[in-house]
Amino acid sequence: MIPEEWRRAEIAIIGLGRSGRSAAVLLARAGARVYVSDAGSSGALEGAAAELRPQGIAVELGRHDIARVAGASLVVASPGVPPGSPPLVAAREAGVPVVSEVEVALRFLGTTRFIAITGTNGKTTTTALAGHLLLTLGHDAVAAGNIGTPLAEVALLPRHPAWVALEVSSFQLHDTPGLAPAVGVLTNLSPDHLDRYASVAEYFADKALLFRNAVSSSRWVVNRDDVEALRMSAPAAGERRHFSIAGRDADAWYDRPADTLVVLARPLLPRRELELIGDHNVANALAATLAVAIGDPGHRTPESWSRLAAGLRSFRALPHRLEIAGEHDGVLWINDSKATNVGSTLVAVAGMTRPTVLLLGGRHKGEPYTALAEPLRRFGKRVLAFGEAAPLIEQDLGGLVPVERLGASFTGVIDRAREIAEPGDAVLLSPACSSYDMFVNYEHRGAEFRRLAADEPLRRGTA
Ligand code: UMA
Ligand code: ADP
Repeated sequence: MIPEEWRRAEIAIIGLGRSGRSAAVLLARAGARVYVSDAGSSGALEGAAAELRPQGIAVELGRHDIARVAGASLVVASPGVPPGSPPLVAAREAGVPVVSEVEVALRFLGTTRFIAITGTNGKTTTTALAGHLLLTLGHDAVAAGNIGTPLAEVALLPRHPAWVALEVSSFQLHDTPGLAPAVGVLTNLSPDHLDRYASVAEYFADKALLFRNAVSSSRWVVNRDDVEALRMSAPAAGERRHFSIAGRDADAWYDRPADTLVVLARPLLPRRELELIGDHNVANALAATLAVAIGDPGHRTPESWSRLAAGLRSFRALPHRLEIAGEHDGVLWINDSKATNVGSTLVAVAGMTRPTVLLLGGRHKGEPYTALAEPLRRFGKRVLAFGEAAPLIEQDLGGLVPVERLGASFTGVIDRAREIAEPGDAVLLSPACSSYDMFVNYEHRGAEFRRLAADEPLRRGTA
């Protein structure tokens, strides 16, 4: 399973999050000596360490032993650990190969076929859709990777699935030289993660690694409406298929007048039967269906075709992605907490059909907010800027649209939204920022939004 050179010395895993934990167990079970270290030392990490130590895995919390890492046969980097962090710099200087947890897992999943999905936005939705469609076709399939279940966890299953819909982030692509999917999908490209990358070009360069093992038998699904995605995929060897919501010159497209999704020249499903808000979700559905359809000739039989349509019909929106949190006193509260970059907030604002109070803010990720001014002119009633990014948001959008700068109390933000919103309006949490200045993660932020929006006493002002 694992190359002999990995057994030459200890394998060092950097980070004891979900990826680090499952990679450690996988490698230890394969007979490797494993050392995991994490800069943190929280109770949760102590708990994880207590589970791993009895399995013969060495765990160190609160620091990385740089000398030990530099002496390893292999270093497995968690995706959240930047390449410039001291243990990874030390590994590279010592000539120790650095790989991702995905790369390790791929070595164990020799017979599984992959639909690998990347892009700036829509990865998780497209991955969930592809996984759901593969299941609807009757396959033993799972969705894994950046979506939440580390691929190493899949490799630990007693029986490996026939198919995996694999979401790969730019961080994961950086260290996964062995990725050679049956089908690779590029959803779209726009600036993101500028808190980690020195430039947009550097971020795009990691995304381009999806195509690193392209050969003539490779298959790719690319967004025809995205110039950057077309440019990036153009040099890759293999068969390229396109999806589009803007025109009909594509292998999967949206016939707006007929209100129908068309895939490989066949009408597949009326748009109204897809229970997802927004045109961007039509794009995600077209991308996922096209990827599954070209993944195997058996997926294109008449029987498979009706199953694919049924799969799209039964798919439901994922939490925190333009999720309706409730309608209270005539105001629609929409939770789009997963919108952590300007591109995703743009599609949310563009899709609004009511006067909207937009909750924007959190930890700034490096992109300007100015692109939001234009779509906000249509239905943007007020922008409530909060968290660390509030001054920058005010600087970028103030004077262009009504902006009110608030602090870091989320209850205060919700109270203010409630004061401003009138029956018939929407309150949209689509923050275009990460959540880490005020919350554990985006799920926590979305859950707080849902809870506060629905809170009866707060609504009546009696709390
Ligand atoms: N750590 C160190 N040293 C450092 C930096 C971090 O020890 O220098 C430690 C932290 O203390 C922490 C651990 O590393 O304990 C966390 O590792 P991680 O951030 O890589 O998190 P995991 O739990 O392993 O989750 C990762 C992905 N996280 C990131 O990419 C940041 C998860 O994606 C993914 O679901 C999971 O692997 C399984 O594949 C999350 C994400 O936010 C959802 N992804 C980004 C996004 O979607 O925008 C890319
Ligand atoms: P990712 O995994 O790439 O972050 P998600 O499916 O989790 O993608 O969606 C993240 C955010 O982007 C959500 O706010 C969602 O509404 C928005 N979004 C989803 N699909 C697209 C798309 N195709 N284009 C732009 N934004 C999208």
